[in-house]
Amino acid sequence: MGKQANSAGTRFHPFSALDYLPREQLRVLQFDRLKTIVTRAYDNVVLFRNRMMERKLTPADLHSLEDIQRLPLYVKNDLRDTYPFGLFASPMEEVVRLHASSGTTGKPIVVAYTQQDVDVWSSAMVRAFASYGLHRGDVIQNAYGYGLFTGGLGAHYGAEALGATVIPVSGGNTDRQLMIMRDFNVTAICCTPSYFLRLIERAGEMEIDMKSLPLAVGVFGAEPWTEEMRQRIEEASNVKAYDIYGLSEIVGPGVGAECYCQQGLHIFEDHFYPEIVDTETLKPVPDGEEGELVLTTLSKMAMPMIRYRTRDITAIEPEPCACGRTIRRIKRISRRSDDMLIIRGVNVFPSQIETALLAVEGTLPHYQIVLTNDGTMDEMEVQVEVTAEVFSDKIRALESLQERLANSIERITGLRVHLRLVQPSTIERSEGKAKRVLDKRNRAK
Ligand code: DLL
Repeated sequence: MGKQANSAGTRFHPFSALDYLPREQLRVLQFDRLKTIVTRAYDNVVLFRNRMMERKLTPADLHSLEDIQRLPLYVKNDLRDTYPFGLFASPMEEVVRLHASSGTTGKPIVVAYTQQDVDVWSSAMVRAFASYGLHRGDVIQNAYGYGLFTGGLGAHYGAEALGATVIPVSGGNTDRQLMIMRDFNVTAICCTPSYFLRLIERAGEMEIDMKSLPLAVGVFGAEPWTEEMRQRIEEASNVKAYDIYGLSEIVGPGVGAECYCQQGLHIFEDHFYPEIVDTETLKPVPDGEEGELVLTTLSKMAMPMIRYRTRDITAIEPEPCACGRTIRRIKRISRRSDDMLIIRGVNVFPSQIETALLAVEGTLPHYQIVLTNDGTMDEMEVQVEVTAEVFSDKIRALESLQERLANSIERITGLRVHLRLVQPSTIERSEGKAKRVLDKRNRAK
């Protein structure tokens, strides 16, 4: 396939034919892959086989794609309970990469990839980049964090496979980001949308005119953002702001991506099979209706995820997209059905904060997480009650405790938060569930 052009005449990387398969052909491919992956998990993953056996099911009971609804669901705690390697379907000799993400308590969840898995992941990222109009010759500044987080390496390998020039700057160091953006003629940036707002703000302070830069495309994801935020970004820069979705349990970034229509995210359905279910009944909801996204990895070898409850709330867009892709779209993800918070792109569960606080002596199990937003970045303050003896201690002792608590939280969540020690009985008690999170965020509009 040669270069193609959209209506604006922009050059495009050759599109993948997989984005345009006739639906019936795609369904045949999906069913074929489903049978293979279910067999693989059944043969190699004890937890999955036991759950199938409880339901008196074997892979041979799959007669059509719809039969996927009979299969057991995975939840995040399954990854915690089998920590670290219990859900792997490949021997370690075939695993070429491990990543990790926040679990609900102190331990992270671990995910694994074979070389084939990494290649599939890169190919999904190539399809995402191509749908944003990026191609060879683009200079992509990758400001997603490199490391255990999937954002950095996922976008990196995808950008290289696209044939673009990738700058692996990773997250943080805002002034250096802006210097690189300007001096290296960067045409696209990958980062969280909230961090890009911070870059815009800082550029203003440094008297860098974002609109005069060649930067034209933003690849924004890893946290919920709004249409208003998109408008604000696009008005303040010449960037076309695209949404990218993904999660470590499935692969990382590149599960779904917007196209130039910016009307929902196409899911790369030949690899990631989406269902939307009612959060209570777990039964499928009709297209167009909101529910929880459940994803199945149709080709993941090292760690197949079958019917994984993402906790992300969205809906399938019922209409075909004007771009001509046949793979279905989901609406942008606005919220989750659990208590996971995403602060500056880092996933945090209130239960992790509790684990971190209680690991340090002198604190009481009364705490509150206060979320604020200065218009761009979300901030978290943790208020924790300390014993009367500790509170009457010298300032230095209090400061040292504060430091130890902040360190403990950072060790467990990877996030540096503001910490405030308060006297016993100052945090409001509730009669029912404790209100652990006070959300005072004024979402960027
Ligand atoms: O955030 C992977 C990623 C990296 C996606 C870079 C996009 C770009 P996790 O750290 O496992 O993986 O967090 C996954 O983040 O279940 C959603 O709740 C949220 N999330 C990810 N992308 C979006 C998005 C990466 N575009 C969790 N919109 C997911 C809203 C998002 N929420």
